[in-house]
Amino acid sequence: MQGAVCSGIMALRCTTAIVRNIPDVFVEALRLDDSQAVVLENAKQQFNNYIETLEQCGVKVVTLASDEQYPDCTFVEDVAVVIGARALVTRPGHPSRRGEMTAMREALKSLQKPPQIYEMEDPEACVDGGDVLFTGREIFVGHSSRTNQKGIECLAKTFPEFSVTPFPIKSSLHLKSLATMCGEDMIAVGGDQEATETLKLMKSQAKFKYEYVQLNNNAAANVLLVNDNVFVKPSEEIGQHNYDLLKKRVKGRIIDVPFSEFYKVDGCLTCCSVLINQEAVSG
Ligand code: CIR
Repeated sequence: MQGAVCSGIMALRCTTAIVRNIPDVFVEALRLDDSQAVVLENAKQQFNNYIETLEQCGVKVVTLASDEQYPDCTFVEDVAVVIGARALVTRPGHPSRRGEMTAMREALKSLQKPPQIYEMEDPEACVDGGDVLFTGREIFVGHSSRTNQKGIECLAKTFPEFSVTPFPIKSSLHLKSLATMCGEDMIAVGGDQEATETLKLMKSQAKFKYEYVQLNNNAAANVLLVNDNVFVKPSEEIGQHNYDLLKKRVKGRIIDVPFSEFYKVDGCLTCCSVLINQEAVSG
């Protein structure tokens, strides 16, 4: 039902994913650390596997064409925040990424049941979707180098039925670089100092109660919840300890999804798709 407030795990369900093919200029994507070169062929292979895995989970995948003007265009999560029947098309924090939204806006409008689309009218407001962690009950948002106060206000205005709590993010790229949903009311959190401080803040500021799974590195904390499945990076990427801990604590079906090429340019499992529930939109 349009506008109906669905909460908890039901609010996190998805029927559809929008993804975007990798451009050849992906090797020039923005990155915090440029110590490791991206191997384009490997990235394409990992991306194809990511799409196939989404499809195996019963999700309909809509794939947008890549755009050689935008090295980071495959990171679609940053350009739209979709919750229930509403979609906020963002203004990404990095100037080189503005323009990626055009194809996303069109894709959202072309869905069988298009969500109601909201724009960020204030030209100074910025949000990267990677900073927006929707728990199913409330919104946590990273106040980061990509997401500013005006952007956070716009997010709160777009989704007024959910409380919006900001967390300062200084050394990581996004909030979801260090915390993601890994099940019903269950949040995976990374292990560095910023992740540990964020965990402390989350525990004290969350409006609802969650279980937290703290891992010993941030790479391990970015998992992707797809209905009853949880995509995790394989043990070679996140370490055996983290892999075993996720296996032990997570209730959904764990699926290994290699993502090392994306991680070199700060991409995480959540970043390559916008998950949408077409059943939440009246048609
Ligand atoms: C960037 O710096 O914008 C990209 N190289 C990585 C974006 C990753 N986005 C995400 O995890 N949501």
